[in-house]
Amino acid sequence: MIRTTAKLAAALATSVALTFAAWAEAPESDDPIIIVQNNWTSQLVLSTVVGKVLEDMGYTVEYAPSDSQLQFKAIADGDMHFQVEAWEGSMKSAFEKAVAEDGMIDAGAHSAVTREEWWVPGYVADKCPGLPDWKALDKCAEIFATAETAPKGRFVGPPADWGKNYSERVGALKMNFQAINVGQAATLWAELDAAVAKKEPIVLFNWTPNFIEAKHDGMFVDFPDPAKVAECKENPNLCGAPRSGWLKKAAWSGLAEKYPAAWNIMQNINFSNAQIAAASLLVDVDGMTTEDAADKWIADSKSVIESWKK
Ligand code: TMO
Repeated sequence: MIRTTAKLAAALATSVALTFAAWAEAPESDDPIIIVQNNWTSQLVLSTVVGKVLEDMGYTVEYAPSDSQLQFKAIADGDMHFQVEAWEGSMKSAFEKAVAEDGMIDAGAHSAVTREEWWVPGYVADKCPGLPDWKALDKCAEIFATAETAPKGRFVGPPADWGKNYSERVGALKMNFQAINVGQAATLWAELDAAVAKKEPIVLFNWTPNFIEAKHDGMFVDFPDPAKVAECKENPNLCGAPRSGWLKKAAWSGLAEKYPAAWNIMQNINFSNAQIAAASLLVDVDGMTTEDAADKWIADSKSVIESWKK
């Protein structure tokens, strides 16, 4: 009798140990986990951070570049597996459609609070009284004019694949501006640096968290607030982006079953504004490569990364 009980206890202990062992036995599959990469710095660095952490656990990781709007359908279909930065201001519609219609998984929100909006350096407020109100900006449109846009002001807009066409907002609000889109993020910062060096007026697309807040003083332009103005629901072009937007993770529905330990980490990943800004600063201010910045971010964030593994 005593023997049987001991045996039972031993068997129980073994099964409990096995349960924990299964957790520790990553990788559960050698098939690659495909991490999505976009074309702005924090996303590139932090997606590489996640890839390196997974590789460190034994997983095979591949990176796939994707368009910020088309990526969600690809994730839903399992062609790509994980996106670490989905921004409310520019991606909410595509994200929510992929969840509702295609079975993409909303893998949770970061604690970071985000904003993607027209932005001016601080000295512009002296030349354009009434900022950051958009109507004040519009009254000063002419000081932002270039040969290309005169007499209208130039708004330096984001690359087309970031899903925002500000010509539509300019039209809906009847603004005296013309949106001129850049091809890549680096051009935004080159335009900003050139204007700041000469203290010339500039209004451009920017976002937070980003390295900019550590480098330049400035402000977002306040357009009608979608949290408060009813018409924004019917016509978002009449309004700004959310002033306190979410930042979420997106995942393929098959991850939980195929790579349980990796999926646990993906759910736990939770970036703060400071952590995201730091990732972009390492590249855009300190001049590091994406790889080196990811290694530095990991070295500086040991306890953060341990907390993902719980
Ligand atoms: C998607 N972005 C953060 C560049 O606005």
